[in-house]
Amino acid sequence: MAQQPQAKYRKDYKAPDFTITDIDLDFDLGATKTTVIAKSKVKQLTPGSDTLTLDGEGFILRRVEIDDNAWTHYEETAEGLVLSNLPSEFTLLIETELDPAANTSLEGLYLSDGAYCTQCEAEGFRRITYYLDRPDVLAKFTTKITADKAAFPFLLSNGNKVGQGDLDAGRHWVQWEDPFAKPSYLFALVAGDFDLLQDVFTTRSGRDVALEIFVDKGNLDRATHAMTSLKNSMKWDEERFDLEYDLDIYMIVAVDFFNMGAMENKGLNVFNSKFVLANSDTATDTDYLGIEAVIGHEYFHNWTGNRVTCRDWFQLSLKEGLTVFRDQEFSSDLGSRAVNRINNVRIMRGPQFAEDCSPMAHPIRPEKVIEMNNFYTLTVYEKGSEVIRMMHTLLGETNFQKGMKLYFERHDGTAATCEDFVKAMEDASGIDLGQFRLWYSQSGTPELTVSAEYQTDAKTLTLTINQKTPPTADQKEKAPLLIPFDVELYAADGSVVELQCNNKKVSSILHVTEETQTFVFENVSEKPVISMLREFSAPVKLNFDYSDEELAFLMVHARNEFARWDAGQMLLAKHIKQNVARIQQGEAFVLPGDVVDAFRGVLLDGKLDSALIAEVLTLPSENEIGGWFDVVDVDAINTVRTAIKHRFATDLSDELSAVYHTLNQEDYSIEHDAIGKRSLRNVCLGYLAHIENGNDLVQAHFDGANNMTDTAAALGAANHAELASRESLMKAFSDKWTHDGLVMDKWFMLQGCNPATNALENVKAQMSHPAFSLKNPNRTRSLVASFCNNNPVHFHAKDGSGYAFLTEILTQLNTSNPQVASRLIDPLLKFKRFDEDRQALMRSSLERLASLDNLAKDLYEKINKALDA
Ligand code: B3K
Ligand code: ZN
Repeated sequence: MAQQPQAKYRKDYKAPDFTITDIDLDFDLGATKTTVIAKSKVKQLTPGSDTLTLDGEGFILRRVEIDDNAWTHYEETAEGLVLSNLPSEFTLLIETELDPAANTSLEGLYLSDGAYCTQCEAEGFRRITYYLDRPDVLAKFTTKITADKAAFPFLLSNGNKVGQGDLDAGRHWVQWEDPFAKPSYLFALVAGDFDLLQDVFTTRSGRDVALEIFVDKGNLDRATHAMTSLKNSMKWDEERFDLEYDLDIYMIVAVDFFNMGAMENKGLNVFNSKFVLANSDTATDTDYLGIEAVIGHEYFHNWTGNRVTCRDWFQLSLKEGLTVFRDQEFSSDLGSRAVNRINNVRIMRGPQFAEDCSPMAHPIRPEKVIEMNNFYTLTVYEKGSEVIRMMHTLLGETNFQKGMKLYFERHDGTAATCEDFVKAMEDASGIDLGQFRLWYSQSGTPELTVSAEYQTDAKTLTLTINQKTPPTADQKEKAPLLIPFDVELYAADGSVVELQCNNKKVSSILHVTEETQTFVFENVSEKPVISMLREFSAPVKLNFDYSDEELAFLMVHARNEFARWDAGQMLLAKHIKQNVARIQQGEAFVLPGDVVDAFRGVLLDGKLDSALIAEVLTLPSENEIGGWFDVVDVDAINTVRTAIKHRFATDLSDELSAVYHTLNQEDYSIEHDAIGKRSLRNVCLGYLAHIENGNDLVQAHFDGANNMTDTAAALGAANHAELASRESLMKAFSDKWTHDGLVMDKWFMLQGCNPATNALENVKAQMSHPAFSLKNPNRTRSLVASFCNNNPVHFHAKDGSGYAFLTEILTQLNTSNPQVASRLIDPLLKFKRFDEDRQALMRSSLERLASLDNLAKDLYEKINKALDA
């Protein structure tokens, strides 16, 4: 690094001196030489300013003209173009030359398997032309694309198609016009040869919208679920949020080379093919649900993100937290609310809490950023959604929707801030969100320590709640937050005890606002069992000294399904923690029979949804467990988790086997009930794999599978239980699917989390598999990231081999694709959580990477934070 990358601070926001109101783009596409002519209408905003700095990098500048005359008053710097002596209003023409074929970063304009596509968020547009590449500059775009007609029959961009024609030498052109002013990050261009799935959605007001999904040739039958999901999203947003689509066409293109899940470009979403393509042979139930969620998410951005965008990138959670909240609600309204909540909470308690105590800790609205791509995090997205959800809990659906209305009334067509959103919620509801705002600026996970005392004579229950947020890498001082704390009390017969204060019924949502606060409930006729933090009403850790009996009671009697699941998780957590301590002291593993019986009860509860039973029987991941300790002992955690699995498998073998056999389904459907049954049957299989005849059962499951969910479950069970059939099943799968990278990702993932002692050697060997390529982010994530994140025992091998492997990969990706590198490095950043020997090894890996002379900003920011922390 010649010059150290500079940080930007939220407090330094300044409106631009000039703005761009219109831009006319003209692309002449060639793989190694693409010419872009950008004609913009520029207007001075700050009287007297005559200098304008445009962002740009990674191309050759060919021409600068102002008002049709060559302009010489400019200077090219490492990061942009400084224009001087400017008039107050002018037309700016810039011609640039790009090399899409050489662009392996998958940002800006690049080639994905021969198709041109773009990714401009956050700051990719500046790799196309010099521009005011910031979200508060909103311009109307027109885009002309010219390319070879045979190779690129489809030329797509944002908005409506307004012209097309043929040219000499087999070339053709198409012109697009987007009537909505937008920031540059929402620009998109795609050119390629695809199969096209078409449909129509009639909006509530009776307008027909053309729906088009473009997929690789031969994949048409795998696009129907995406289309159904899109139509469901459009309908749901009208019904629940009163929001209608605003253009006459909505296009989605699926590409194989994509850094993230998908991108909400106005009228032209670009998707990672993983979140479009599905049929029952190639996709699991989880894939189907993931597609529904991501299609919904990108569609919902049309209002929360596109119509109202972000003033600056520090406000990212304004669109992302809100849109995640909306997609979670969509999935919950369409499917099982409890199962969706459980999965979201697992992400919060596992990787998000881990991020909160890592060197990358940041508030949902960060204060300081070097590389914006590093802040598309679980904190901004998932915790951001939890913050919106808390507002929803505090306001209620009616007031929340009033707040949404006011937010759009005030900010439609503009670039807004998180404060604007909170203010709209506050003004519409009349509810004071003063203290609540701290959730936007304070990082870290608050810890609630609760104690309960029952006064027999007075018949009162006193709850004392203490909140404390431990210091984080970015912020030492913490203040008390407003925490909505949802409680319910149960009498011994399972009936609900009404919450009363001053002889009046009170809401179950307590407002915890102080460091220590006491709540007294009256007329409680017997000592109750308390269900706390119901629905995970706030993104906090909860400490309460539950007895096993109380937790087992809640697993049966809690009124809401989430609370029943959560009680099971707390019961497991309690015994996992105790056993890890035992193992570390050389003692034997102990699990009381009553604990196993509590889970037996759920397994046999005929009234419970199968999908929920499956969740109850799913143990917390090794990573989530790691988060419960100051120093993570990967080996002890693995030993304990495996011991519980074996114990459940042995003690519950008859019940698991009976449930397994009753849940067989002839035909495949993705109805909620069918998914739930498959899920429970496959959870049973996962346990049964560990006992006698497990190998035969898994082999039979694999042979009898008529869908990918069951096939993948058999493979997963064989892999995790290290069965004799593992090799032959893996081979059969790879022989069948080598041609299909997306399907092979499931296989690579299993190689990544292979528990066998030679796991790393094996992962290295699979890097030469014909279906593998480090250039493809999906493949890299499924093999390398799954090894580093989901195989803790081997990644954290004492000899440092796992760290050395990751360091090697990061060195390569640092130059080819820094965004992917930056996501992969996360497990190394958390070195402080491990014992001294491992810390030293991880630290030296980071130091080696820090000394690379071409270190990308992405890795630079994370490594420096980790080493400085
Ligand atoms: N907005 C995009 C994410 C862009 C990430 C840039 N590194 C997808 C989404 O959240 O919908
Ligand atoms: Zn998003």
